[in-house]
Amino acid sequence: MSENTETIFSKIIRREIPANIVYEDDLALAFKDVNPQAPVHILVIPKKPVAKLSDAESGDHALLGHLLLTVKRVAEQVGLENGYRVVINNGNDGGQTVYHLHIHILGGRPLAWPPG
Ligand code: DGP
Repeated sequence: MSENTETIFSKIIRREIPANIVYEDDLALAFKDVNPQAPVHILVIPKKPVAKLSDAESGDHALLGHLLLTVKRVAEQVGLENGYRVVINNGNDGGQTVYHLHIHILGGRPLAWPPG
């Protein structure tokens, strides 16, 4: 997918396609991943369409902090008290497939390390 086109996540933000949304505020949205890799698999995204982490700028400082605090909040909300993994796939070699920055929250089972 081109990095400059609108993604499916913009449509989820605008409620043009359905998603199982678990949290929303002015800056961020969190919803269940459609292809879960663990019993709990949630994506936290900025409403601002930053394509990928490496495109973030110094002006996104507060937004990035907000996204991580949103991860913490959502993880507590869904009961991941035993821990969880936080993943950002960045670009082609990082395995990114949707070019709208997103943070994966994975949990609900022990997760192996290192990843593939
Ligand atoms: P990544 O490989 O980091 O770009 O992960 C993209 C994730 O987005 C992948 O785990 C599947 C998920 N995903 C893709 N399309 C949709 C969708 O339409 N709805 C939801 N809920 N998740 C999606």
